[in-house]
Amino acid sequence: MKLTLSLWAAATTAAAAQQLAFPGAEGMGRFATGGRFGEVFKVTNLADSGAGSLRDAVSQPNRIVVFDVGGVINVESRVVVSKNVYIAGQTAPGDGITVYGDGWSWSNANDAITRYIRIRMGRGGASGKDAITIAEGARMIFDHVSVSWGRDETFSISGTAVNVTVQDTIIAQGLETHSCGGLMQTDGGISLFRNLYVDNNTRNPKVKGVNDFQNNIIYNWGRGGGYIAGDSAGQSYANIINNYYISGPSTSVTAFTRGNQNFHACRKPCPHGDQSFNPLTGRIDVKDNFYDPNTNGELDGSALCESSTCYSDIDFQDSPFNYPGPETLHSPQEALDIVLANAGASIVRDSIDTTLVNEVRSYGLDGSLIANEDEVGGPGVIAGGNAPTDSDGDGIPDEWEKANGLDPNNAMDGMAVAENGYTNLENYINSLV
Ligand SMILES: *[C@@H]1O[C@H](CO)[C@@H](O)[C@H](O)[C@H]1NC(C)=O
Ligand SMILES: CC(=O)N[C@H]1CO[C@H](CO)[C@@H](O)[C@@H]1O
Repeated sequence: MKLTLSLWAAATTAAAAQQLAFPGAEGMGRFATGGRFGEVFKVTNLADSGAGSLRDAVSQPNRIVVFDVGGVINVESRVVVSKNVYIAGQTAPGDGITVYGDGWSWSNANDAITRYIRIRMGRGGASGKDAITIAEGARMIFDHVSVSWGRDETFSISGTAVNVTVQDTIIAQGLETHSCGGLMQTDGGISLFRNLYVDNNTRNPKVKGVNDFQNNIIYNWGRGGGYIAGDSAGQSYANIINNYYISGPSTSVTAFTRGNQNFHACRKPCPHGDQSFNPLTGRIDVKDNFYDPNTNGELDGSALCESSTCYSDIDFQDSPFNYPGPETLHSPQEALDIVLANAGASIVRDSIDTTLVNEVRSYGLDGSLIANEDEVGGPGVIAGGNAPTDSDGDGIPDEWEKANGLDPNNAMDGMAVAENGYTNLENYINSLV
């Protein structure tokens, strides 16, 4: 009996360790657990702090955070996230949630899952700080986040952080004068898949250490640089695969800069470009990084050569580093379509993301030049909407409980683990997207 129990416990632990954060979670942060073994917490108001606020929600560990409200949450100081917190922005009614006014820290917020939320820092935020900072901690995944207006960096991961994924996210409009996409530099590993970097002067991103950069779109970087490779004494091991760099009106330098022989990098597939026929589009897809420097209003980039004139002075590898890559690797052209259609908090795109995506679609003609978010109308209007009825308060609406064999009057079934390894609450929130 004892043996059976401990075998069962071991099996459960092993299964939990391999459970994806959510279906579609990819890369090094894909096993973050979020609040799976904790409790549900409902955000019930748009206040900066106090009971039922988002700040209150993330201040304690082991929570799945769902929203009864949509709209703009104005914050006057940085928001700090605890361990094991799943922020399920996709549950917010109306046009979802924008957090405006200052930045966030996920430092030490192990096992964070963050989805479908807009984080817009702005001029009022602490100077010298990032819109999102992670300096330590392990296993975090950011999915469909829109982050903008960082005063220092916009989205930066550095220090001792381990196993972090940023996927399907928009990283935009770092405020001048610094105007940075962000540092992505840890030895513990960062995966960046299908993100849109737009309107940042420099660091789109700046990479050091262990990094997997695939299917990203980078538009209208400035005089500071697009992808900045290492430029330090430390060793870097990076995949740079099937990304698309498109110059805009602010762009005055080439897509890849700096780098040295300590920067070991592979573009897919190493060492020379590969061509494959795509039966869906009837076209030959070149698997490589693309660059469209001519700002002529057309998408007409081409594959980058493998030399220091294209990539700066890096050490080319013969094969990609064996990191957990995206489930599907797209050609740069396909990645562009997917990112423009889906990246960011895209259930409802706000005015900012809509403008940013339209800028990219101008293929070189438009790009915003701002040092203050007021120039683009601030965070805009985000409709509030109404939350569906949830009689037992377990975070799952009555309708969904009935449709899925749960009891709308039993608050205990929300955090019960279903056969697929997710709690019923996670199955509900994951079903929304
Ligand atoms: C990071 O991921 C690797 C590969 O899955 C794993 O071996 C390692 O234990 C992880 N580290 C942490 C701190 O989660
Ligand atoms: C919002 C903002 O400051 N964007 C800047 C991003 O970088 C470009 C290129 O230098 C600048 O022109 C923008 O002002």
